[in-house]
Amino acid sequence: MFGRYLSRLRRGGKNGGLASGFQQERVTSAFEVVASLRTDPGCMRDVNEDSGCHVHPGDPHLLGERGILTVVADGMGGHAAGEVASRIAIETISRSYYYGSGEPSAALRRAFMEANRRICEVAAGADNLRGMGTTCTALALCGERAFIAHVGDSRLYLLRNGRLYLLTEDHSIVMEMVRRGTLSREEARHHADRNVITRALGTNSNVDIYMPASPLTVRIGDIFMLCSDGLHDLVEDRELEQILVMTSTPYEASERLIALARARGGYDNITIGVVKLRPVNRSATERAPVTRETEAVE
Ligand SMILES: [Mn+2]
Repeated sequence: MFGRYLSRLRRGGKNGGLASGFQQERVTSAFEVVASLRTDPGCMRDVNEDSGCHVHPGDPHLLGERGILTVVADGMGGHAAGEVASRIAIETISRSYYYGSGEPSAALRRAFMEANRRICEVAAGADNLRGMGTTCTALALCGERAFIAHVGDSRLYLLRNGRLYLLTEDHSIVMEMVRRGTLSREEARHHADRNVITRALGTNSNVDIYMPASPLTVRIGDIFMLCSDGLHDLVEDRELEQILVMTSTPYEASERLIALARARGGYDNITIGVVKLRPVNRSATERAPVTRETEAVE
């Protein structure tokens, strides 16, 4: 089955072949992937230390082997250093993932490890960057399989059949306390240390990367959402669910979510990636098998 390129509605790429802040559509016989990746500095900060990318290769071979990659990273460490760390993460990961060999899961793990090494190296080479690091959450959609890799407190959610599922666990001090039973989830939401993370890329030569043992099998209608804590700190899961259900496009969803986080103070940078698997023809293909994309024509 051949994918057919539809339209590129919005694009603000400033990252060579990678794009950030855009929406695009592509069609297979079974479903089309519609995505929106947006990052907003918020209301209080001059610098945006978040980075994000959505890569949908035009090369049919690359698309077949590696699929579509979405990454969100939230950098930290001194003035503007976080910006450097998160940018290195998304650039290194997208390059390494697409041009590395092996299965997607192995390639994604190696890409995270390479980003970790690279950030450590750059941090060691410049005084003003020492100690920088970044969270990183990635989703690779290869045909019907979704591969996930995650470090830190950015999140990946899945909306399926109108219900929202959190697919990642925050690597944070408060989540450790929740796990040990010393803090409730509601208390964690308001805890003073809720932004203190226990794992990051670039702060240690060894990093424990969370990856599920096997990929998730996607369904038509699934909506994935990746976000930095600038969103999930201010907007509760039930509200995320409501907005993802109510809105008709990823672009509209991310606009609404950013507006809501900003209306509530927007004290942190906000990055949102929404990736939707939409049936091409809802009545005819609702039960059609998911088809692997093998070619795209620009
Ligand atoms: Mn943040």
